[in-house]
Amino acid sequence: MTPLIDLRSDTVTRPTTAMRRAMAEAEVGDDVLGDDPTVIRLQERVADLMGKPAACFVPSGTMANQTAIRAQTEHGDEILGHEDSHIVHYETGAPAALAGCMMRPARGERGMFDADQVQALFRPDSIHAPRTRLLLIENTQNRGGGSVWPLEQIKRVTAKGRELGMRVHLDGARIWNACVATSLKPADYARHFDTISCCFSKGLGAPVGSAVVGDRATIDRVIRFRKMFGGAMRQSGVLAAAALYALDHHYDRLAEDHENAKRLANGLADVPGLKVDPSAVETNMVFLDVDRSVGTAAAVCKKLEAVGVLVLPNTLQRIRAVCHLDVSRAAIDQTIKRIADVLCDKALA
Ligand code: TLP
Repeated sequence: MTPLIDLRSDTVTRPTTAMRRAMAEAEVGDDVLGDDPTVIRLQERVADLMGKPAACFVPSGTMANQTAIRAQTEHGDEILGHEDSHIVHYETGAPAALAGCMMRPARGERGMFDADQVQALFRPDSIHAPRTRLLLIENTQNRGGGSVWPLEQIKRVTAKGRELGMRVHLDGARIWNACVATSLKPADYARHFDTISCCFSKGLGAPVGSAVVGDRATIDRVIRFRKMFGGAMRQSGVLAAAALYALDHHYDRLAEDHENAKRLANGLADVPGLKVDPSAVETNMVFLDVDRSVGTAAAVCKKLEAVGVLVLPNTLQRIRAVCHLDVSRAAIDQTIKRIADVLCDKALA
């Protein structure tokens, strides 16, 4: 049996033996009552990393984004963000369902936009219009290719949002990847935002957990909505311990995932039926455009599954492959070979 190579997401990583040990040994309390020492330690650590006064540990990136949105908006408000945002595509319509907000989509290459669009899409105060209340940036930008927003562009966009009276949220599920790719610190990005969500369960390899970071009053509202949305947990120190372990041991190694993603893209660049641009790979994601003559992305994913390569369709003709902790350089070389064989019709012939 061919060993399975799972590139569906960096969320598929399993906790290592050392991480499990840290979880088993974690000191815990009741976090709903505010006395889990390991959760408190994680929250302080993340707030400090981001240079903000407070943080709240939550079960998922979706809950981090949604509690941050709920805490900073009112029903009938509008959120200005890229049309390819995770919040638009993969959070089950939660801004509408949970916060009663509409999305105002911006457009642009690789999931980014500039200050002129913020100005153009912002709705001036009017009795007829929704309030354009919250500005959203995603970094790295998932559907944009795992792309990294240039800091100068973030400064321009957030300054424009602030000038127009908006709150500014960063979906930083993979902010660690952006930091490793640019050698910037989380606080270098965070200083331009009111709230930041970040995940420990993606490239960092923890099994569960995300955080929202911001000022004390906003995080107090986040804590309230975390309870309302069912995300307040009890002895969650066992999970926070995994996140702390991940920050200590798996942060710098994200560079290996970025190297592997480049290697994968370079190795697939000449495979017939695929279009892959290695220069577009900035972090741990690789996007493969499938030629219509070969079939749909979903059909190619099925064929790849038969040879032990798991990847996901991203659009009708586009596949996403994500490098992570559990995928070695040797596995990347295997992946290139298996994909090339399938596309050349050798593997399944
Ligand atoms: N993204 C997942 C899927 O939902 C697509 C993935 O495999 O990439 N923000 C961003 C930018 C994300 O990529 C994700 C997860 C989230 C938020 C949500 O995190 P979870 O899955 O913990 O709710």
